[in-house]
Amino acid sequence: MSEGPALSLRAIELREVALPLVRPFRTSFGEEREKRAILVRTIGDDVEGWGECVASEEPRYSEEWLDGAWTALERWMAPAVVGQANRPERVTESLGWIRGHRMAKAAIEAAVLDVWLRKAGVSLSDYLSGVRDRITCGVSVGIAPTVEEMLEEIRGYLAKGYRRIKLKIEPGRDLSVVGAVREALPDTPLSVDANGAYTPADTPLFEALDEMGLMMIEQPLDAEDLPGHAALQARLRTPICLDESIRSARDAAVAIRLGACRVINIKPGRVGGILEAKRVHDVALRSSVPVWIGGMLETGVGRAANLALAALPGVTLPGDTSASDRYFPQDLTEPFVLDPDGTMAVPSGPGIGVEPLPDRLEACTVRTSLIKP
Ligand code: NPG
Repeated sequence: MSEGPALSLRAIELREVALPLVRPFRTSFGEEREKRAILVRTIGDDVEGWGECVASEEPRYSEEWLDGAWTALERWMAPAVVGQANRPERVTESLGWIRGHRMAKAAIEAAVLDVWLRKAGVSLSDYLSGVRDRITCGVSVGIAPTVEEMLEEIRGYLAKGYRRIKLKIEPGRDLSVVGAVREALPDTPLSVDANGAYTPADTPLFEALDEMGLMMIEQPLDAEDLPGHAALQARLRTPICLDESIRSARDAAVAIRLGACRVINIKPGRVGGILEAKRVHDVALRSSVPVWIGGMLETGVGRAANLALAALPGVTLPGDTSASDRYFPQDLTEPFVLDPDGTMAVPSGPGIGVEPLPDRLEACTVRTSLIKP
């Protein structure tokens, strides 16, 4: 990734948007009924860029939350970046004094990267040295009241072509649900995601899941418990995949060295940016640890960047990079569509290759803030 010319921004606009979801999304830490996100719009002299912040309304997935990210972006991050000569590679570095707030940093870096690449006429995928123009997609299935409802939803996804089904589990809704789905769909590539809801005392449960032919067990234990994950992985044949535990390329290197995982889920928001996400990928690739690109119910803006990351050579497993209609009756951008073979095209236009549709954007906007030099 070489450094190009610096680009100066006339303004940065923050925009909170709210989009109805096609169905509520339930995980071990709660239910989302609508998607709220902060969009960062970088405004240059003759070109604009977009980034999406994936912080949820409440600090359950991580310590970040939407209003906190808004404040961090409005008060410190956007003022530090607007009017400056920006190179995308310097953005998170210049914000390094701000502790944490990775999702907010990732959003502003993404928007600077996008405007800068649009100006240069280069796609994000090419900039990152992506190696494929189509990527394979999986889908994450929220916790439903009954197994029948889950199976109906899953069968619908399989009919559309999705290549891997990820089941959300939580204490009390785990073995019996996964067992029933496995029995109904013996050959379907299946994984489970606990979002850290269990403790090492639940090892027997994971030993039972180990018999169900799963592709992976994602984030079984608390995000901070790398040694616990290493001890659990030593008892399981099924690979453990880490999500919440991996906040940087350094975390990835430590987790791999400890034997705490055999797969990594990469989310640019969680690790503080697209460029750090690439570094996580590089660390994993050097250790032959397969990775895939996760999802945070992004609108088309965040999804486009995730698809570009999914084009990297080490991304060898289907991601939570699902089509727009899995999430929204109407996306913010032109919809992303799944091919019947379970693949999706990586955007090839400059930058992230898509932008919000003006009418949709206006209809979904909850609040805006314009930051000038
Ligand atoms: O397809 O975008 C998607 C959702 C994938 O399951 C998914 N995301 O824990 O990985 C997760 C989960 C999530 C969603 C986490 C929203 C936090 C917020």
